[in-house]
Amino acid sequence: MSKRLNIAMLGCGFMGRAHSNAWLQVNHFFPREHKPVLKACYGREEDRKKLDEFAARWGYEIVETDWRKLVARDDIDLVDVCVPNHMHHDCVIAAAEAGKIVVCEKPLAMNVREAEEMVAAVEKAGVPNMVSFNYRRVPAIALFKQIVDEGRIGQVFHYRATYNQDYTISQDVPQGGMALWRLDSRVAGSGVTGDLLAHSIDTAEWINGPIRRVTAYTKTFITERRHADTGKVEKVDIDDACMFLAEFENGSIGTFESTRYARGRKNYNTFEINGDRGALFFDLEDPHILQFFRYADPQTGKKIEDHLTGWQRIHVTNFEHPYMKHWWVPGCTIGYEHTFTNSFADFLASLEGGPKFQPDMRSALRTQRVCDAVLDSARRGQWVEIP
Ligand code: SOE
Repeated sequence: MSKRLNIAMLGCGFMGRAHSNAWLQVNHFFPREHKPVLKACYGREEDRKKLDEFAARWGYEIVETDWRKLVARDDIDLVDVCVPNHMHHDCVIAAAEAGKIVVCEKPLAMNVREAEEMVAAVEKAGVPNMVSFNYRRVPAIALFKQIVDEGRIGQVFHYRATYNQDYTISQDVPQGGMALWRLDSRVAGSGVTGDLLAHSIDTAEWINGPIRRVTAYTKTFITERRHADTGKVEKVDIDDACMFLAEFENGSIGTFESTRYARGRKNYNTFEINGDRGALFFDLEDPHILQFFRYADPQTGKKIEDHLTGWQRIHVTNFEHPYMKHWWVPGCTIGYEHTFTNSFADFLASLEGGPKFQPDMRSALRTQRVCDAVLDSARRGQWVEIP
C-alpha cells in the first residue's frame, strides 16, 4: 500500500536543500509505504529569486512567501521547518494546531521557554514529530552507540567532545542574511552553543545518559560586525566559542569544546569515550571510520590476554553496520546527505508502526535545557544543575 505524503518545506537555504534531497531519496533506498511528495515551499519575499530557483531545482509544485498560508493548506500532510531558529516556535505551533506531522531542524528553539511551548503544542495535537539531529544517523555514530550498549566500554569514566569550525575568523564576515543569520543572536538565539554544541549534547546524552550539571565559559572574539540586512556595524552577541565541563548521572565526567575560530577545522565534530573495558573515538571529518580500543571481554570484564590489543579502525560500510545494507556494497562510503535520508527513513518507519522516532521534540527539549544551562553558567560563572 502506498500513501502519498505531501510536504511543505519552510526554508530554501542549506537545510532546505539537505531535507529536500533526503525526501526525494528516501523511497529509492528504503522500503516505506509513505511516498513523500515535494508539494510546496516557503521563502521570504526578499529572497524571491532564490526561492523560485530552489522550487524549480527540487520540483516543488507551489511557491509561497506567507508560511502561514502553506501550513493551513488542506493538501499538506507534513510541515518541515528549515527556517532560521527564531521562526521555529511559531511555525511548529501553527503546524501542530493545523494537525500536520512536524519535522524541525535543530536547535529546537531559541530557549527552553519556547521549546516547552512547542512540546506542549505537538503533544496536545497528538501529531508525530521529529527534530533533525541528523548525526545520530551517521552509521559510525550509530555503531558507536551500539558498542556502548553492548557493554564493550564498561564503566565510563570520560566523555570528550569537540565541535570546531573556522568560517567566522575574518572581521569582514557580516552577520545576518541568508547564511550568516547564525551570527545574529536575535535570529539564532545563541552562537556555537545552540548551533554546534546542541549536536554534541544530543549525541552525548544519547550515548552516555543524562548530564547532571555543567560549568561553562564563553567568548565572543569579534564584538561588532556589519549587518547584512541593515548595512550598519552592529554589536555581536553570540558566543563564538564555548567550553564546558559536565558531570553525567552515571558518574562519568565530560569536556565539551566548540568554536568557529579553530583555523583549519571545518566540521570537526569528534567525541571519545573511555571506560574500564574499552574506548571509542569518532571524527566527522573522517565519517566512515570508527576507532575502537578493546581491552576486556564485555561479559566477564576480564582483560583479553592476547598480543592484538590496540586501536582498531573500523571502516563502517559493511551490511551488518547500521543503515549500510540499504546503500552500496561493502567498502563504498556514504556521506553527509545520507544522514538526513537515514533519519527520514526511520521517521517514516515510525509512522508505519516501527519504533518511536528519537529524538522527538520532547527529547530535543532536554538538549535545549542543557544548552540554556551552559549559557546560564557562562553568564554567572557557576555550576548549573540541569532540571
Ligand atoms: C553550521 O555551520 C552548521 O551548518 C550547523 O548549523 C549544522 O547543524 C552542522 O551540521 C554543520 O554546521
